[in-house]
This record gives sequence, structure tokens and C-alpha cells, in this order.
Amino acid sequence: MELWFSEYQTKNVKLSFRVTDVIYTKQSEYQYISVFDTEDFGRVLALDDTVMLTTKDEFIYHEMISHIPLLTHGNAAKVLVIGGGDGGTVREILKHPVKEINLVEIDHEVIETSKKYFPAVSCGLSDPRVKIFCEDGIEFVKKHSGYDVIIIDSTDPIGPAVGLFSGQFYKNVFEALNDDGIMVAQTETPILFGDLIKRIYTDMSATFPYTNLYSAVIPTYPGAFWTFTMGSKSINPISREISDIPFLETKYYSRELHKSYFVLPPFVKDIISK
Ligand code: AG3
Repeated sequence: MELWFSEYQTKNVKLSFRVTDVIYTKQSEYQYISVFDTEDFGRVLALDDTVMLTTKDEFIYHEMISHIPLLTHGNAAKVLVIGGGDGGTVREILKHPVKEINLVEIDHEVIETSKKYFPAVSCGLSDPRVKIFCEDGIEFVKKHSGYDVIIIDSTDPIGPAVGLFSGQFYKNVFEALNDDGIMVAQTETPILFGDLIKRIYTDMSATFPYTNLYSAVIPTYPGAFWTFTMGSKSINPISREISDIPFLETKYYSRELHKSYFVLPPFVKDIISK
């Protein structure tokens, strides 16, 4: 007998994994959490049957969502992560000399699940520099400020994450950042959701003087070609000197490629400029 997990990436496209072991399932207050093992992608964390990470390729997303804004800033002391309860983003941020990381995850069950079943992803969550808040990130940014970098490591823009993709939210993030602050959000795939990317880009540029998209290849996310949208208050990411960028132990991010991540294929340029 074979057991398969499928994510409906659209109504008509599924990504399926043959499941070798079901490790854990739980309906939390917010979502259905599942953990299972697969032959080719290792262990998978899914929320509401949507792939959040696999142990095979999570490094790509977590390195790219963290190192690009942190290295662009160059001197971040206080960092806020919204979402990201699995801890992968925090693990990467801790490779930088930051003083404090605030992690705001609405669902504490995600944190517990990752601590138990994904030790190599969640390992940074117990670092003394990390402070965890189990609350709604949308409300949190209205009440807290003084951040150098804010990273939105959210799920797709459905359910509780919808508000994390709104123009008003980007305004609140802007206010929560220091004068040279930078925000970045995971912003889905232009292969399938060009309209969404265009809207995010337009909303972020209405608030931030510099708005830039960059991309990464993430085989287990819809479209495989993934984007991140970065808003910067005063530092122009494009003029960042590569020679000043410190060496980091990474598997996807590379200093040699730093500038090229911001170079967009023509079809993506078209999406944001039309
Ligand atoms: N954040 C989820 C990215 C969205 C994936 N979308 C999908 N599979 N439809 C990643 C959480 C990892 N920290």
C-alpha cells in the first residue's frame, strides 16, 4: 500500500510526495499541522496541507530570506521575525552578530512541533538572544519599534496571513523600523501569482524609498521560482559593495552572486512595471 501527500498548488496542479512515515499530525487552534518523512526530500512540515519546509531544501529559503536583508543593512542589532515558528530563519540570523531577535509566531504549536521533530531547523530558538512572542504579528508591529531588520516569514496570503500582505501592514512595519531599517517578505511565485506580486510591489513602494525583488529556486514551493520583496528606508541595496560583505557559512547564498539576486528575468520585470 502506498501513502501520498499532495499539496494543491492551484486547483489544477498538485505536488505529491510518497510518504514513508507519518510522524505527527495535529489540528491546532489555527491550522492543521503535519510532519511526515519522504524518500527524496527528507522530513516535511506542512500547515493546512501546504508545504512549509522540507529538510532537503529549507536552507535555500531560510538563507535567502535572512542574509540578503541582513548583509544589505550591514550592522543590524535588533531583528524582528514575523511567522517563522519553525526557527529556520532565526538559525540563519544567528550567523550574524545581532544582539536581539524577536520572533512573533501566532501558533505556539508550530514552535513546539519544530522543536520536537526538526532539531536542525529549530536549533536557534533556545539561543539567549531570541525572545519568542506567541501573538499576532499584525498587532505586534503596531506596538513595538526600534528594529533594524524585519523579516516576514509567513504562509501564503490566505487565512490569518492575509493581513501580512497589505499596504497598511507595510506602513506599520516602516514605522517599527529604525531610520536605516530594512524589511523583507516572502512573496510567492511570479509563475502563478503575478498579480499578487505586482500588488505587493506597488504597496511596498508606496511606503519605502527603495523596493527591490530578488529570487531563489525552491523546488518544493509552487512554481519553484520564488520571490522575496525588500523595502529599505535609506540604504540602496543595489549599491551595496560586495567586497565589504563578510564570509558566511551557507549552501545557497553566495557573496559572488549577491548583486545578481536582484537582477530580474524580463518576465518578472514586466510584472512589476506594467
Ligand atoms: N513560509 C512558507 C512559504 C509559502 C509556501 N507556500 C506553499 N507551499 N504554497 C515558509 C515557512 C518556513 N519558515
